[in-house]
Amino acid sequence: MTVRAGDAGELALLRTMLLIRAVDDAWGEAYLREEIGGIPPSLSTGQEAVSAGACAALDDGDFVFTTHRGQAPQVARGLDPRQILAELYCRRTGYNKGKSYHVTDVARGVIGMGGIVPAQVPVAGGMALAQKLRGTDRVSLAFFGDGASNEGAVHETANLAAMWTLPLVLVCENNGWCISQPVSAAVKAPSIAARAAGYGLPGVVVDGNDALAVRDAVAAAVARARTGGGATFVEARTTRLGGHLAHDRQPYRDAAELAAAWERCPIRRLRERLAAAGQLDDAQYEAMAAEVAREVAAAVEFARASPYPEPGEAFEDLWA
Ligand SMILES: Cc1ncc(C[n+]2csc(CCOP(=O)(O)OP(=O)(O)O)c2C)c(N)n1
Repeated sequence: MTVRAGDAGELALLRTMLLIRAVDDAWGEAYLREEIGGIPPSLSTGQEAVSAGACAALDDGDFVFTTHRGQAPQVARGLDPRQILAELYCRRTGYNKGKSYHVTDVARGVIGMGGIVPAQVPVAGGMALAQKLRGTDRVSLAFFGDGASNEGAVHETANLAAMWTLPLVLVCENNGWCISQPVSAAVKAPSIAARAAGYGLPGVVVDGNDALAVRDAVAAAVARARTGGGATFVEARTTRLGGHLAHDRQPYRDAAELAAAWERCPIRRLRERLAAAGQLDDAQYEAMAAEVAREVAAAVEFARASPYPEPGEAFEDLWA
C-alpha cells in the first residue's frame, strides 16, 4: 500500500492518523527518557482525526496555522517526520534548523506554530486578507482549542472575517479540556459553533473522531472560502486522551470517562469501518502500522544522528 499523508482517501486518512500518533509517541517518549528537554510535548493522542480530516480537505498552496498541539497538522500536511523530529530534538536538520521548536514549512503552507493561545488565529485572518487582496484563491485554516475559543482574538478574527468575507476556515478543535478545566466549566452554551451566528458566519459541529466527517465538513467550508463565500466556523468535537502535556498524568480526570473516550479512538474507529467495508483486513492493517513504525523509527535515528546548531547560529535567520 503506498498511501501518503496529504491524500484524502480513507486508507490515506488512516495512515496519516497512525503516523501522527507514532510521531507524537516518539516525541513524548523521547521527552520522558530525558533525551530532549524544554517544554513538555503537547500531544494530539485521540485527536488525530481532526488534523487528518481537515488537512485532507486542503489543496497545495493553502495555509495552515497550528496551535501548541501542532505536530498533528504538520504530519497531516505531509511534512517530513525526519525534519519534524530533528526540530524537536533541536538539531540543525530540523525545519527551523533546530532553533525554534516551532515547525514552519512555508512551501507546504505550514506557517509556524503558536505557543501563545490563540495568537495564530488573527495571523491566519491576516493571511486570508492578504490572499484576498492579491486575488488568489488560496484558503487559510486556523486550528484552535475550546479554551482558546473564549479569547478575544478569536472573536475579533471571526468578526472581521465575516465583515471582509475572508477565505478563512476556523477549526475549533474541542477536545473537552483546557489543561485541567473541562469545557463544561468554561462554556455555558451547548455548542461553541453556535457563536458563529453572532458573527454572521455559518457554524458547523462535526464529530471530530470521524476523519471522514471532518474531511467532508472542512471540504465544504474550504469550497465556500475558495469561491468567495467567506469564512466558516467548524467545531470538531473530539476528546484528548493523553495529558495536557506529556508529563501530565491527569489526576483530575475520571477513570471511567477516560476509558470510555479510548473506546472512541478515531484510529480504531476508521480501521473497523474499513474492515467492515471489506477495504482493509488485519494483515493489511498490521503491514500499514509496521511501515509507519519503521518510518518513525528511522526519523528518530535521523534526528539523533544530526548535529546541534552552533551557538553562533542563534543570531542567524532572525527577522524583526
Ligand atoms: C495567552 C496564553 N495564556 C495561557 C497560556 C497557557 N496555556 C497553554 S495551552 C493552554 C490551554 C489551551 O486550551 P485549549 O485552547 O482548549 O487547547 P488544548 O490545549 O486543549 O489543545 C493554556 C492555558 C498560553 N500559552 N497563552
